[in-house]
Amino acid sequence: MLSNLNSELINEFDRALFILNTKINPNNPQIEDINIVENIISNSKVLQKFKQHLLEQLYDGEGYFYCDLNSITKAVDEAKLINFLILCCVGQPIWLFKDAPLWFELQVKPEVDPIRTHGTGKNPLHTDLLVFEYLPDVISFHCIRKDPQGGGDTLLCDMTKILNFLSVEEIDLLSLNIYKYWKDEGIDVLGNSMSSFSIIKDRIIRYTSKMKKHLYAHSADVLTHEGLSYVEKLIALFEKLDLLIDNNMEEIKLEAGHLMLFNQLRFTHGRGELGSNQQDISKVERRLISQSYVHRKAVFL
Ligand SMILES: O=C(O)CCC(=O)C(=O)O
Ligand SMILES: [Fe+2]
Repeated sequence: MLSNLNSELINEFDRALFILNTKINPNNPQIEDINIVENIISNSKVLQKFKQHLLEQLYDGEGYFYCDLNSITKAVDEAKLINFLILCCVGQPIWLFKDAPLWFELQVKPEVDPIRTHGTGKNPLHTDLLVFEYLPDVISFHCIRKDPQGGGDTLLCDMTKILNFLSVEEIDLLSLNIYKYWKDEGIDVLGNSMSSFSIIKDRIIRYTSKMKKHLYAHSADVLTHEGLSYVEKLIALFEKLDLLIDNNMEEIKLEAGHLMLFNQLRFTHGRGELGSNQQDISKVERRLISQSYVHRKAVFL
C-alpha cells in the first residue's frame, strides 16, 4: 500500500530541493510560492508524469497516495517542501485561515475532549469542513512523529464501498437535503456554509459519525424540520453505517516521514486512540501530524 518512489523520481525531487530550499520557507509556504513550484513541475517531464499518476490515483484509482519521504530526505524541513510540491501537483493548496500557515499541526493535548482534534481518544470517522460549499478535495497528512506509545493510527474508510451495502431507500435518505452541522468559524475561502446539506450528492460524501450522538439527544441540532420526521430511521441507519465503517476501514500506522494524501470527497478519516499516559510524554515527543488541504481546481481563490 506504500507507493514505491522510483529512483528517477527521487532524483527529480532531490533536484527540486536545490531550488525549494533557497526560495521557500518550509514552515510557512506562501501562496506566491505556488508559481515557483509550478515552474519546477512544468520544466520536468518526470514531475509531469508523476502529477498525472497522482491525479489518477486520487480521483480514479485507489483514492489515496501513500509514500515514504525518507527515501528522498530525512530532514523534516525538506520533507515539508516536498509535501508542498506534491500538493501543488494535485492542485491549489488551501490556506484556511488568513495569517496562519498552510500546515495545521495535529498535536496531542491530554487536556482536551478525547474525541476531538488534539484529543487522546478515538476521533470518529468524518469528513472535514463538511458544511462548506467547496469542501477541500484532498487532505494531506505528513507524519512528523508517530505516537511513542504505538497508538494514533490514521483511520480511512472508502465510503463508496460502504454505499454498496445500503438499500435504495437508505441511499435516498442520505441524499435528502435535511442534514445540518456546525461550521468551523473564521473560514471564508471555501464558499458559503450551507444551512442544510445532503450526505450524498453528486458523488460527494459529507458524513460524520459524530452526528449520531446528536440524533439521539438533540436531533433538531443536526436535522432540518423535514428531517425530524425521519429521526428513528436515521438513528438505525447511522448505527448501520458505523458498523460498516468499523468493518471496512483501514488502520494505517504512519511513521515519521510518511505522507498520506486522500480524496476526502470519497474517504472519511479519523484517528485511532493514542497510547496511554500521554501526559507523561513531553510535548516535543508526542505524535505530530502536519495536516493540509488542497483543491484539485482553484475554484475560489
Ligand atoms: O489526529 C488525526 O490524525 C486526525 C484528526 C482529525 O481528523 C480532525 O481533528 O479532524
Ligand atoms: Fe479530520
